[in-house]
Amino acid sequence: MAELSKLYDAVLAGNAAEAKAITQEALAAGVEPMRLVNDFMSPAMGEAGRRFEAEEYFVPQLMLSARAMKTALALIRPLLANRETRSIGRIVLGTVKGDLHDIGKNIVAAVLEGGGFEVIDLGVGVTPEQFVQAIRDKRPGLVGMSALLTTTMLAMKETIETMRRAGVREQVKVLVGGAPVTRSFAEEIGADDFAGSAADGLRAAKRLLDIAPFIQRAGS
Ligand code: B1M
Repeated sequence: MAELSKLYDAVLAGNAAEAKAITQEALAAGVEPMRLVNDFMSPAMGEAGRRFEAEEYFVPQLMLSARAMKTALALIRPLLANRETRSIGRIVLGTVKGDLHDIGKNIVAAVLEGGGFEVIDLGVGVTPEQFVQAIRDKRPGLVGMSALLTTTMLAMKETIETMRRAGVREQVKVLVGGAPVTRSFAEEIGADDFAGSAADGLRAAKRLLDIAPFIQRAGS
């Protein structure tokens, strides 16, 4: 098996084929999937971000690194999904308006699914109105919002206000996350909770949905 540090190198270098091959090999050798994400891929994306800030990397390199991570993640996501048990709750998830970052949001989705939730992923650049429509159509117990930019985290506030005006805010719990988001920001905008990682997101969702007004069960 290739050294796992080569996965870090492949993501950082934006080499999708190499990242995929190492991931495949590691999974076949029984390496725990989230170890590949947490110990190698995410740190490589963090370093890509640092280089971008230092003007050593530019947008094309960031895009290549992101593509390499997404290619490798595509192998991992099905392994995290919990197909054995019935859904313990329905979650609508999306990256907020103006924001195209979806790697973290996709990991959160995979971990929530692995934890037994049904996840309706609205994708990226989700407007407040689209969140409201999804609450009406899908009746989730929880709405999860992700933002990676200090500018777009303000769309979380706008979304919660739009939910309030539409009269659907009290029907759901709201969980927010993403690199620039903090607990105090979550409190300030009237979210129910904040999560700093996918694992925290799963714990928060379970906690919040235990006390949510309704929880959708599969088949109900
Ligand atoms: Co962009 N980008 N980017 N980028 N990018 C950042 C975020 C940045 C910090 C880089 C930097 O300068 N160091 C910076 C933001 C600065 C700021 O706002 N203060 C930045 C910028 C400036 C930009 C552009 C404006 C660049 C430009 O065009 N000039 C542009 C904006 C585009 C837009 O969205 N409108 C842009 C574009 C891009 C790419 C398209 C090239 C690419 C995204 C590809 C994609 O996602 N499909 C990209 C990337 C890859 C990054 C970095 C390098 C990596 C992000 C990432 O995937 N991290 C990032 C730097 C960094 O974060 N260090 C950067 C790995 C991922 C696993 O972590 O997303 O934090 P993260 O998710 C974690 C937790 O945060 C948490 O769990 C996840 C898993 O543990 N979490 C949640 C996330 N959401 C959650 C929700 C929850 C719970 C937990 O509950 C609902």
